[in-house]
Amino acid sequence: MATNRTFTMIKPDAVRNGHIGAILEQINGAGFKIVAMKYTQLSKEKAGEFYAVHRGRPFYDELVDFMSSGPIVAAILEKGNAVADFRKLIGATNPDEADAGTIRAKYATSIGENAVHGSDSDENAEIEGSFHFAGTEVFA
Ligand code: IDP
Ligand code: MG
Repeated sequence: MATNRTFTMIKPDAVRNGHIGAILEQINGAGFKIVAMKYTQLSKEKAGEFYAVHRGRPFYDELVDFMSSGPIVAAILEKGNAVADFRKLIGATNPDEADAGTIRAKYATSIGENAVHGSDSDENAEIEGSFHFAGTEVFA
């Protein structure tokens, strides 16, 4: 059964480029409620752990360096059909292939520095949310 939560990060490129406010506005405007949020920076170790599923891929080291290169905004979002609807809102991994108006089409600069993360399944949304937030930091 589909749950109603997903996990996102506004990545270091979008933070550096001043897009936190616009991205949060688009997320809220699409009907997602923020139930947990923090402004933080991942260590290389934490970034490597978060993206462990990609270990061994050619872009893994670059991804870990990038994701630990500056602050991020991490958040848990709530909405019916959250995972699929949020993937639709952010667009394809490669911004050149992302539909017009999606967050990545508007704010990503490359396939690596692509502005936002979005969970790809209900199971991963739960795992990723718990990776960043304690139960006491989530407000339903
Ligand atoms: P997703 O974020 O759209 O789910 P994934 O395939 O899960 O895409 O890849 C995780 C992240 O790794 C991407 O968001 C992007 O930052 C980075 N990445 C994926 N493919 C490449 C690549 O070919 N070159 C550089 N970075 C990549
Ligand atoms: Mg992914």
